[in-house]
Amino acid sequence: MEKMKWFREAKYGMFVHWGLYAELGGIWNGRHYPHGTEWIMKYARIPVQEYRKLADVFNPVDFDPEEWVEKAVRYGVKYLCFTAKHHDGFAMYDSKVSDYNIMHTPFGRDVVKELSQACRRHGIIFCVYYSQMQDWEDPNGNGNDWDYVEAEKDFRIYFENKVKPQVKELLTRYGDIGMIWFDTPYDMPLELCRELKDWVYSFQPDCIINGRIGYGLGDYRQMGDNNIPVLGYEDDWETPMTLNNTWGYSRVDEYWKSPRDVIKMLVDVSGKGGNLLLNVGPTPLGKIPEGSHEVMETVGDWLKINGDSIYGTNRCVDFPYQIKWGGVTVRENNLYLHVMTPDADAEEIVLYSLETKVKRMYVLATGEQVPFRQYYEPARDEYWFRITIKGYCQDPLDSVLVAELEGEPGVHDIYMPSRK
Ligand code: H79
Repeated sequence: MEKMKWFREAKYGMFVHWGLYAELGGIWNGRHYPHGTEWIMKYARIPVQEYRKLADVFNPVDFDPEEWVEKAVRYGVKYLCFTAKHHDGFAMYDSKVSDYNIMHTPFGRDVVKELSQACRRHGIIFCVYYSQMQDWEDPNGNGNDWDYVEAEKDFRIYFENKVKPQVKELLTRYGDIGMIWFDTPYDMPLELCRELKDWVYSFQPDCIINGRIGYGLGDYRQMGDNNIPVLGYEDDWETPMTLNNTWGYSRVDEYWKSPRDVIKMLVDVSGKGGNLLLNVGPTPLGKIPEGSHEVMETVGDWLKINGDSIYGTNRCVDFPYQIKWGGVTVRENNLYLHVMTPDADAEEIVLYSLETKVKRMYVLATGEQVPFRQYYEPARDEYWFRITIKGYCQDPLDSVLVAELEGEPGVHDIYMPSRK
């Protein structure tokens, strides 16, 4: 499908979770609610009338859309997905549908508008997250059973009067939206999911819909939060991933993944044919936390040199043996060997079971040729591809070696019964 082209090439996006919950940073009444600070209203069962007071103080004076998007460019992400409305029901844009929105805060600026414009200026594809089923402020939305009585709710009223008009606003007032990212469809009826899908396409047929619209109606499969599949996956897919252990801003969680962790995931996910949507949770004042920034900037620096091994890559064949020194990505006839954790003092690495002939090998960062040997051992029925790494792998994070093959990589099937 033509509209999936940008998504397939992008490989790496930035998720931004920002809402009233940033104000609390995971702490309510002196108690810390870990994991999912954006869930604090539900976790702590904060009454709507209490929670909405956060809107009276929300004033992120440091918010600068230009700075966020310039950073996104430096980080090497190709799309940005912003929480226009999360489960708490609060719209981060100028919604005429419900006053429960950012214009009714001391800040009073339309963040969706400003971000969409900044993204367009910098060539980043702008996407919106919209929680279509859960809404803890709306009396008929799903999820809030501490202010409202579940049995008295009429989901259809909420769907008609809030979801559809708000989705329409998002798709008609901010230019092209690359993708709309739905979440937690739970047991939403199939007809309503279909209706929502048609509704989206009626305004923007080229807008990608993520898998969490439900029932496989989306344009690609959404893997579970923080879940990377074990094997390569044929269709388009994406894994949303936190950089620490929460999506929204946390005042206490500094358990950042390292740049090496992120690069490893990017290689893993790209090799399996998917995208990584890596999250940042800006502060109540509107800054990208320093801890996220440092990691993402380092990954961005690595991508500047080694981006060819990630962007636009295709799903790689599953090699039968675990690759202990790193991972492999592929684009057409180029195989990218990511040397991340070679044994100490290793002279060479081996990639087993590659049947396709290698024409040439070089270091991606420098173009320097790399010596290798490739042969088949008939007695053991094994294909060997041995690559000299000593002196060629200077990047402590991930040194990428490129093998130009005679065709697309083919792998020897070790699971075939042996010939006797
Ligand atoms: O927006 C992020 C999450 O808030 C949302 N999806 C990502 C992208 C999400 N909604 N529901 N869930 C994830 C699954 C719910 C998991 C839960 Fe929990 C486990 C809710 C309470 C315990 C994870 C940990 C979320 C909050 C704490």
